[in-house]
Amino acid sequence: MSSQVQKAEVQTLVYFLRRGKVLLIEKKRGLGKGFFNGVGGKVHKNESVEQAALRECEEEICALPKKLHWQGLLEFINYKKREIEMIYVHVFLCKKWKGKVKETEEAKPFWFKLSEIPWDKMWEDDKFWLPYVLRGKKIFASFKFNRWKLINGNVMVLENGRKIKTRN
Ligand code: 6OG
Repeated sequence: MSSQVQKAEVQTLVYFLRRGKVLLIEKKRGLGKGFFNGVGGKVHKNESVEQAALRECEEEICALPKKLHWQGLLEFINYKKREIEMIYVHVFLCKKWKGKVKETEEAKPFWFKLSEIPWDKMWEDDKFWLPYVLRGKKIFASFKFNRWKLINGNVMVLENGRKIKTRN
């Protein structure tokens, strides 16, 4: 039986950090509506991944990162009957930005202490890789979903820029 790749997209996700807190947005529309997530969206034609990340930050919370730190890549494979949807998400941290973080039509921003992240109101995969990213680690992670319900995944963490650990 063969499956067909119906969609393959590159997206971005930016986590703003300030004084031991992380900025999560409550998404008002699109994939993950109602969940808390980092700031981001699809990379458009004719823009780089970093340009897309900057544009999404401005559009969703009116803040423009002065510098983005690339922390890794997430692979999401979603099975739905015979169709497969693939999403590749580049993850960044941002510690300095221009403008005041504001609510927009797309997103409502909230600052959370790193010890009070609302994992139960986030994508199921986040708890497996986001703690590493928030500690400044670089990661590569891959997750399989069935109709956006998590089936399994694998997270590789780059320790001190050298050793690679694998967690299932
Ligand atoms: P729009 O469709 O709103 O962009 N995204 C995910 N984020 C997490 N944490 N887990 C997932 O598990 C995700 N799948 C997609 C990438 C979608 C936004 O949602 C992120 C984008 O920032 C499946 O344009």
